[in-house]
Amino acid sequence: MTTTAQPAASAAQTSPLDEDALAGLAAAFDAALAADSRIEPRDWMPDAYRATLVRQMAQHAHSEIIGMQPEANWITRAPSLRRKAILMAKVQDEAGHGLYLYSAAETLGVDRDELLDKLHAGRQRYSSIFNYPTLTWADVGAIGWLVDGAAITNQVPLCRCSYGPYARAMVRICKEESFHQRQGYELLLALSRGTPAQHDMAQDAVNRWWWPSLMMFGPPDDESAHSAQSMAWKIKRHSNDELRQRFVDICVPQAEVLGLTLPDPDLRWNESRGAHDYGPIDWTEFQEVLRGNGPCNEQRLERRKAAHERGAWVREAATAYAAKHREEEA
Ligand code: BYC
Repeated sequence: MTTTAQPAASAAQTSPLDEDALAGLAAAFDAALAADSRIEPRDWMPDAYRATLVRQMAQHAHSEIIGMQPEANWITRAPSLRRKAILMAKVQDEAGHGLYLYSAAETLGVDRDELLDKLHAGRQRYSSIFNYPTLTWADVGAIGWLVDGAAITNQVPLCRCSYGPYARAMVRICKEESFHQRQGYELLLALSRGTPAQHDMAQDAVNRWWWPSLMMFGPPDDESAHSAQSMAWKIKRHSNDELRQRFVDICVPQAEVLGLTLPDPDLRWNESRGAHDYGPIDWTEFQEVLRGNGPCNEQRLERRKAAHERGAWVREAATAYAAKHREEEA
């Protein structure tokens, strides 16, 4: 969209627009959505559109940062130098994803510190999936295959999100997630084809991560508070259930190649739907995790806050360095 109406970040501070001007801007916004063109930071946008993007992008950024913890748990115990190097690179990528997303969110006029404060105070969410423990090395494989696989299924359509900075951040993130998914798959394949004990460890990890991975897509469509509006705004391109179904259909043949079983006795191909039927998801567990009662909620948030406090000197040093260079340039 090219209609530059007012700086997105300061809509509330600009002089009030008269009704005709506002109607014109709203019409230009609607026309841009209808034409599938992008909304950019300086374009006019409804306050609720901005708030929805801040909510989703912040939650997404927080997920990337908190998502470093379960896998980092295994860096010191990776079974070979090769596996350690791969895992370190992956965890660093997640940090990078968080930074792209915080930067993209800042184009909406929010401050990164403000978002982090809200995360630390429990006023913004991060993905439910990161509140489960990584008990064995095979969990690193299951996270790569299932969690990154679910993330890609959810995030590829976000590359076509109507908000330009979010969509562009997602292009690069998806490329890296695709590598992450493949490393997890390869790791699980090696375990599955290894000793019987290694095979059992891989199966146990898949048993524990399968259902929480399906929950990553959010509540069922008829209970999803935001889906209808987000889809009308072309932030979300598909509903939670559509993406969940797509993920199940992708995973079934992959599990067969892996020689592992998905822990769902009701999982079977439905010829008439052209898709797999799957068993009921325990939404009570999902709601409990969202309420902060998952196995690791407390630990994840405490570690995040401690890391933030320990990193204060880095932020102060970087700020001082930037100020010094600004002075020199001036
Ligand atoms: N976990 O109306 P709904 C990654 C909340 S990181 C927690 O359907 P929406 C990776 C939802 O926020 C993966 N909360 O919401 C990183 C809402 O609550 P509020 C992260 C959830 O936004 C490291 C309420 O439930 N990916 O891939 O339309 C290593 C109602 O839901 C969850 C993203 O964030 C959940 N799973 O749809 C490896 C992708 N689901 O805010 C991998 C971007 C729902 O009203 N986000 N809730 O209090 C999205 O696509 C959407 O936000 C969702 C939810 C599909 C997640």
